Amino acid sequence: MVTRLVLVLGDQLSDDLSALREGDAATDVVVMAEVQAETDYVPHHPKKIAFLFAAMRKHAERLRAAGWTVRYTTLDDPENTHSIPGELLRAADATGATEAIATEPGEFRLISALEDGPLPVHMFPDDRFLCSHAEFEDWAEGRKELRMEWFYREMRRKTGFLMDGDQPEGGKWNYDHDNRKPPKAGLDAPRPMRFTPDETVEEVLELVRARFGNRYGSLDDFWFATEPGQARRALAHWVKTALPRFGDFQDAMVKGEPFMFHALLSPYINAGLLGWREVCEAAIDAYRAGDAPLNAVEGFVRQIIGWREYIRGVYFREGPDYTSRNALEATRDLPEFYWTAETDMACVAECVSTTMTEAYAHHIQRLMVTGNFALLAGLDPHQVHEWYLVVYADAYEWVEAPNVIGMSQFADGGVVGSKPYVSGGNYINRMSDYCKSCAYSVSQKTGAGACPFNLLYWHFLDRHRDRFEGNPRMAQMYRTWDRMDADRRGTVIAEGDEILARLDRGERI
Ligand code: FAD
Ligand code: DLZ
Ligand code: SF4
Repeated sequence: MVTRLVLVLGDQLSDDLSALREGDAATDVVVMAEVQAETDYVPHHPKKIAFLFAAMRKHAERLRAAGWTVRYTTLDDPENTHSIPGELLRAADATGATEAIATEPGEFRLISALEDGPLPVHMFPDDRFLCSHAEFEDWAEGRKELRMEWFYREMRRKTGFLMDGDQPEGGKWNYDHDNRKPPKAGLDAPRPMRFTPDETVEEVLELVRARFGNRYGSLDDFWFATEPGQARRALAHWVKTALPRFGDFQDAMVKGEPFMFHALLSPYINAGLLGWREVCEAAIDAYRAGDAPLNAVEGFVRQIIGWREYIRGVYFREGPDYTSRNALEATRDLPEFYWTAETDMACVAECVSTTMTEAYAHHIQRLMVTGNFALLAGLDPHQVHEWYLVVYADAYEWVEAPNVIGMSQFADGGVVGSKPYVSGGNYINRMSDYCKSCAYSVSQKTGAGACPFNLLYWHFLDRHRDRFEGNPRMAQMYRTWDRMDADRRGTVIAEGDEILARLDRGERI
């Protein structure tokens, strides 16, 4: 019998994986490896590395229990070649295998490395997603605009989720309109389910602390789930304690409450500990049982079968050059405060500091605080993309890049978004309590102490006028700008210039 190698990557920890289905536990050998090429292609947050290594080690044990022979290389193995193709080759030498099978990785970088490696690797589709590459291509073909909403409706019909015959449950496809409530005083957001590190996790924490303890991000107070059973308990806990209010306060931000009513499931889903179907069904069951309202459940289902699948479709359709796109020709370096949280802008300081401690920020924090500032300040989108890839426990290029390069930075020129997600301080003030404790004044539009978002918002619109003034969704903003007194406009631009100059000089803002 010929032995083949079955590659299982750190974000492929699902029992039902195409490579495992193609392999044969009786003759083939599973290869899993902790390697520096993956920990260091960007300097990932230590919590993300610890989460993945612990989950990988436990997955290897589950595969062994299911009858597989597993070659698992730990990071500190002296024989470790520290790359995935290197570990496949070493395994081939040891077992006599002449070929490997794999599930397609979620990054072009690694797909190329496998294609170009010395050992032939047969890649099978990653069918843990609802929508295949071919299906997304069919949907996208011939469309002038790839709007998520139309894609989402197809996925609703395909799954039958929240459908009443061929009509959407409750008569509307999308209840987003109900999901924009500002936070109110005394909102008691529930805590996500936390898991005390067991022996495997403790071992990994020790290794990660020794190797990566000095890089950006805190490893303290590690509480992630690292196996499917735990992740399922976290899902059940969220459905019970937070889903009912998830919709209402989806966009709200409160100082000291980084999680609000969000699911915190993305690291688990993206690594393969949970699947799209089970998370959606858990939410829909709660709706059917009368335990969660439709706006919350539809909102959640849309994130999973709509946004998540759409974003992946865009990544694979747009191709490997996507992360170097820069439609707005933004070139400013990422300011140091993205790594330190040392800024007087309370909103940015809050989002960056919980990112450092938790490897997490929720969607609106990523989009309308750190992302919004980067776009307004004209930061180099590639540096912004690398930052997001480093700092979040759920970040892999297939999902991070279209969210950052596309949705947040408009660097793809409008593939993902029909207009840039920019706002002044008013939006942040409406949706959060951050401005109350800020050194800047959100109501001040110019002069000492004026909120930088207010100044840079108009600065952005003004400097990109040629591109955006013809966009019907932005016409109102340009009309407001044009109605402003010319002197005032001059002051806004000059003060915006000064903020950008201070950023360039590395001064605190
Ligand atoms: P919830 O708000 O509770 O949402 C539920 C689930 O929906 C998430 O777990 C996630 O699986 C899915 N989801 C929601 N929105 C999106 C989206 N836009 N794209 C893909 N899936 C979505 N998500 C990642 O998984 N990895 C990333 O690297 C990532 N980078 C982002 C960068 C920026 C600039 C922005 C604006 C968004 C990014 N997102 C990313 C999407 C979203 O912010 C996260 O999925 C979400 O914050 C994860 O937290 P949660 O599980 O509590 O999500
Ligand atoms: C993110 C990551 C990290 C930090 N380390 C490893 C690793 O050591 N071994 C591994 O197999 N996978 C790791 N990963 C996940 C891969 O980077 C991921 O599979 C690719 O980015 C494709 O999505
Ligand atoms: Fe952020 Fe401006 Fe509010 Fe300060 S005043 S928290 S900088 S939006």
